[in-house]
Amino acid sequence: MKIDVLTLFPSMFAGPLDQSIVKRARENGLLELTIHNLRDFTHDRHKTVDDKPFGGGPGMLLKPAPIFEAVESLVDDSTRIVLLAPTGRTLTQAVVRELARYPHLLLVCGSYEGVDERVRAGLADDELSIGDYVLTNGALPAMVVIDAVTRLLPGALGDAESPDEESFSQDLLEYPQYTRPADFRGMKVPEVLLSGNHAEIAKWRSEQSRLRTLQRRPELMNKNSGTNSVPQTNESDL
Ligand code: 4H3
Repeated sequence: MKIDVLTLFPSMFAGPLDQSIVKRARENGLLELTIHNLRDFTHDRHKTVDDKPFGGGPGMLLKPAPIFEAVESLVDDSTRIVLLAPTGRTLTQAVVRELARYPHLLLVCGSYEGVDERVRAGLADDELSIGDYVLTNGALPAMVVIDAVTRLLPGALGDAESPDEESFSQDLLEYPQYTRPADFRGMKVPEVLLSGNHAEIAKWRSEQSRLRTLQRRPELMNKNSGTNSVPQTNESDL
């Protein structure tokens, strides 16, 4: 997978993407990541990327021309152009799975008060938000997308790091997990996990997943109603 990022703050990307699983994916060639400075696509002496909004109002907007020029120089037929902004559809694990199937993502980070609407209407294929809050620019959301997508690329996780059993993989929260010691300061590991009975352990984990989701994130329950892909859960079952 190739990911290009267009940002006014390229140096923000040093660090988070040079560690751990993303670092390894880049080294292995699973992820080919390039960060581009939007200012490199200006032509005036001051490298102007922003301007005042028509109709008045506070702050500055990203001008369309540098973004269009940058995107046009970076795309090919397979590119998915994604704008990161609070007005986008919310990033979920289902959206991450969708993104991970594209061969090339081009992430466009907003800055200042936002971007000229023609970037949305005439350029972006999709617009994503990482949640209902406003950040100073789209660099952190872009890094969140890159991190979440990278760990789904085939071969990015080791055998011990499977994405199949974690929270959201079945659209439920993860069950509680324990490591040694079996008794830590009087807090004991549930007996079933020490039993060696794998069928009982699987059943306990599934119940815990459903119970935890029902208690903490009830809106995630029965999301698959009608598709028959997940058994229905009622509180009385648990
Ligand atoms: C994305 C971008 C939050 C998110 C962002 C998010 C600055 C976009 C400006 C930049 C606009 C504010 N904040 N929730 N900030 O994913 O260009 O609207």
